[in-house]
Amino acid sequence: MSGLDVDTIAAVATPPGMGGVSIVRISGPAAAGIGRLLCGAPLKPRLAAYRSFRDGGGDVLDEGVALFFRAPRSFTGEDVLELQGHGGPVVVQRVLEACLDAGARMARPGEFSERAFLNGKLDLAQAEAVADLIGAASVSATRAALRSLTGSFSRRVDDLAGDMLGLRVFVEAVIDFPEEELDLLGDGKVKERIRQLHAELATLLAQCRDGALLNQGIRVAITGAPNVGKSSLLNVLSGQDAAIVTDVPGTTRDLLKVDLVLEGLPVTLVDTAGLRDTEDPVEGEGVRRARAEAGRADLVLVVCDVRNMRHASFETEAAGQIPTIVVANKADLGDFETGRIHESETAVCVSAKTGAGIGALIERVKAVVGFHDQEEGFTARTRHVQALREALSALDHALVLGSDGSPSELIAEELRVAHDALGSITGTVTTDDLLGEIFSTFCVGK
Ligand SMILES: Nc1nc2c(ncn2[C@@H]2O[C@H](COP(=O)(O)OP(=O)(O)OP(=O)(O)O)[C@@H](O)[C@H]2O)c(=O)[nH]1
Ligand SMILES: [Mg+2]
Repeated sequence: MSGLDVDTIAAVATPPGMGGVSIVRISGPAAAGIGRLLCGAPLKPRLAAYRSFRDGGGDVLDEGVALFFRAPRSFTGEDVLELQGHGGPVVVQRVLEACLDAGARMARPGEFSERAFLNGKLDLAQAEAVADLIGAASVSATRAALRSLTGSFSRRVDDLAGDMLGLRVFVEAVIDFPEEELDLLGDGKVKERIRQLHAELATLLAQCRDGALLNQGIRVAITGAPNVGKSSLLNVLSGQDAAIVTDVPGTTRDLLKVDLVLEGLPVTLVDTAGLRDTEDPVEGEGVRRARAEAGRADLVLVVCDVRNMRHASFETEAAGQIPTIVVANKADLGDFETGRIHESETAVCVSAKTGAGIGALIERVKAVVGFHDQEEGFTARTRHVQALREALSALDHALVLGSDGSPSELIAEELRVAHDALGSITGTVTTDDLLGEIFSTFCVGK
């Protein structure tokens, strides 16, 4: 981005509503001029100045602290002005309007971060981490986002991309200088290096999957026959009296969603109506919704009464492709004699009443979705996971091609695909479409 053809953007950087302080942020070549106009005098870079903020007609709109950052030493890499005023929705809006009158235009969502990326202040994965940190729903998620923001994830990706580049240079050299008679795969060195890269990519992918889970969480549906204790299970897992529990079968009718964090894993838990044939149209609609919910969940908890586990296997099959855990509830009332319901499946025995077995159930949930709340996980987005998968599969192809005596050009092409996939993560290889897609999901002011 050259300074000449760039316009100046402005937005309220703090959330809407009332608060102690609201910040209007301005970035671009006109930021210094706008600061001078609103604050009545030029602002010294990096010095907090207590000023009145005035509109073009000289009316005082607010007073507060003005901060000016001279390019390139700012978040966006451009001249940046921050006006910190009182946190009322009207007052901050008037300050913003004065900035717009003075020559700025409203920023699009994520445009500050986009400029930071385009000016080389952040790479793409770091810019995404800014949004992830803001949206983090748990302490583990903030830690993972911070690790990505400070660049640990990008460094790992860049290191791998660097190794990949080295390998490509070697392979291309063999192709370009056939007279040197470098034996590309004969001595096994290239294959060994591809295998090594493959292993490192696979490790990184495992750490990213956790990050993606941390970011997006999972949707868990609780289903089963009436009266088995589904709503009681939701209450005990969420630690709140969210759902109505009675001994009348058919108590729950609507879907009830509760967001919670199970030992670091964000979960949307959905209680549903007990599944049975019914003449009651209201209950019938509840049952229909219950089935639909189970069909779109990431994981289904099939609850049954420990003393009557017949229904469980039926519903397990009904759930089809979605991972399920059979939960045998009311363990305080009976024995758990039929632990194995399905050939491949073992039920988890709990009591929603006493809390027995709930810890083991949470462990099982984490195991089924493959979540380890490990210290070294990164906030990764589905985009990153896909790119790493693409790189892995290209390396797989390269290895196959290397074994069946295919021409080196084909191997070189697979390495290029893998290299580009890595580059798309940090943004060394991007398209405008991709950038638009990423930054439009950010909030305004970021
Ligand atoms: N002893 C015992 N009773 C339980 C347990 N869990 C639930 N109950 C009782 O079983 C009855 C039904 O509980 P709910 O949680 O309403 O069952 P549900 O599956 O949501 O029922 P519907 O909404 O009607 O489908 C209530 O009387 C609960 O107190 C348990 O672990 N032990
Ligand atoms: Mg219920």
